[in-house]
Amino acid sequence: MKRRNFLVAAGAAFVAGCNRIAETDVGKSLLDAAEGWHKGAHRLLTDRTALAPEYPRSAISPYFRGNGSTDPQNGDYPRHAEEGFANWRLEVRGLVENPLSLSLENIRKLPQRSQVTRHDCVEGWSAIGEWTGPQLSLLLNAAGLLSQAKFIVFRCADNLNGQDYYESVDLVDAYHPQTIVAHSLNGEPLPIRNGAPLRMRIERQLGYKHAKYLTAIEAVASLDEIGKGQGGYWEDRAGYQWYAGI
Ligand SMILES: Nc1nc2c(c(=O)[nH]1)N[C@H]1C(S)=C(S)[C@@H](COP(=O)(O)O)O[C@H]1N2
Ligand SMILES: [Mo]
Repeated sequence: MKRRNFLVAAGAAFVAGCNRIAETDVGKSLLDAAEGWHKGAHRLLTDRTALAPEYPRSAISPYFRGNGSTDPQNGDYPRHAEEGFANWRLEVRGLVENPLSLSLENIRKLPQRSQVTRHDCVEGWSAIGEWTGPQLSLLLNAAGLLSQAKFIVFRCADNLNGQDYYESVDLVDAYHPQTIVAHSLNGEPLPIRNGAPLRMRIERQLGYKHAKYLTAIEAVASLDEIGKGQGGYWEDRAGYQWYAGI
């Protein structure tokens, strides 16, 4: 009974919050995304907005291994690496009012979040690291998400086995407080191995969702026309689940 009351109260609080945010385009999109939950899935709702565990700095892994691309050699990436990423830009585009093109300095000057989290790769390894960067929600709000936007696509610089790496999430994960555009690992600029100069951290999702070598953040209405239509590199290639929530 107690648990049920809690869920009802939590649901009511969520709906009250929704009425306030519904006045904005972003809020409307979030509400659309959340619509399905109200059809009986309170448990799913509370689970999806919960925080992933955070750890003390003492738990940080001495070495954060790299996986997949660890030293991209295609396109402009080697030149950017040689320049110390001084001319790297991150675009925010697609279904937004004001497309953005941000330098690393722009990104470091925004309000920052640091979080010590555990990364879980489906291949059977985990590592704990401290990630720092602005919340994705900040960038999306600055760009002004249009109400047709339903998914956020992450474009990457690396081409792996002949395909450009990319990933995508829905707006619930995009606006999750622990979803950040990370420029630092353990207080240092990201090593190339771990996605320099920018990578996503989406802490409620498995490792392959955390796009490295980030070049653009794209708001879209559908994933059908992106890549092979399954929402990500591994989803297209090997049938990995698009929703890889943990
Ligand atoms: N651009 C890009 N992002 C990527 C990958 C990749 O190969 N290219 N590999 C994914 C996988 S499977 C995992 S487990 C993590 C690995 O991150 P790490 O190299 O920092 O350990 O990045 C993910 N993001
Ligand atoms: Mo992975």
